[in-house]
Amino acid sequence: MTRRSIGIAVAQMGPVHLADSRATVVKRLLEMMREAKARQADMVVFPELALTTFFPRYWMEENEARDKFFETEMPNPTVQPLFDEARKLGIGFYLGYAELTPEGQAFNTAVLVDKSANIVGKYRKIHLPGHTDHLPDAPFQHLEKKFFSVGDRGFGVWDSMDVRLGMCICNDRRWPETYRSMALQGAELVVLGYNTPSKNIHWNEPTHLRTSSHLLSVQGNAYMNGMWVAAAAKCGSEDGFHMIGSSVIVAPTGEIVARTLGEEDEVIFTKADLDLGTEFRKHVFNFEKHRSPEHYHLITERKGAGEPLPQPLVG
Ligand code: ING
Repeated sequence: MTRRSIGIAVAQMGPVHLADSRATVVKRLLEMMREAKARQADMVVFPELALTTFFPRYWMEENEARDKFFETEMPNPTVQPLFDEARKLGIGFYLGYAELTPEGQAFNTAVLVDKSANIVGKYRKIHLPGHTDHLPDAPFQHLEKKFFSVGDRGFGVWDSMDVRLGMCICNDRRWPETYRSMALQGAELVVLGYNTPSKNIHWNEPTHLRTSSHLLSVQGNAYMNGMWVAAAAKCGSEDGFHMIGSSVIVAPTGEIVARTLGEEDEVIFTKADLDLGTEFRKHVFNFEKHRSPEHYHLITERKGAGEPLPQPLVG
């Protein structure tokens, strides 16, 4: 029996500086889309906020951010070449960008585009890290809670390009609820982009932990949900502010099957065996057979940690 597979490419981006125009960024994305297609990819994953520098690192008023870094339409004339090339090549893609809706709502968004360049799915980031106030003594800000609203579409899953896949964005990948919500909808693959600063502005976290916690998050959750995970970094030093690379494609075994080596534009690829995940979801992570949701209620009832539940006396 031929096994089901999908060619997944991850297109890691090197730095996007404040001075870089969206047009020059799109040219880089086009280059990597062509390389992904040349390597037989069915889809290519671009990073979070791929069109601009990671602007939540800068203190500014919302209106300035919206004027400079948000898209009011998708596609729009600047990114249209990406959609045209995708249709011409017959390749799908995930693209992260800052979305400003006609109603004036701001989201950290990603779209799923199929091989005919139709937008088949949209995800708005739910786990927004950082702070809203200005931290003048910090080496940089992390103002996602200021510039974006929490996503209002939940964790969606779509059947497209012969795979059932979901999307998330950056910090979402650190929360198990993200993947479980999609795995419970049958997702075989989760694709995501990220911008992860090497330095922690809150405490003197050793730099290497940024990479190890990133890998732990995607590898552990891929395994625990029997799914493939493909994660695309925007990385390197953007105007002097460094972000980690280590873009990866992770198998349902939790193993890294492809990983970038540098911190510039770089494409990695794997022909993902989708039946591999089926084995894990049939046996060790057979949700229907092994899960006990009646004992999981705290996960949706509580936002923060609280007091221990009363326990029966030891009988
Ligand atoms: N960036 C970082 C991320 O989750 C972060 C922020 C890093 C939060 C490390 C906590 C720990 O990778 C974004 N954009 O979410």
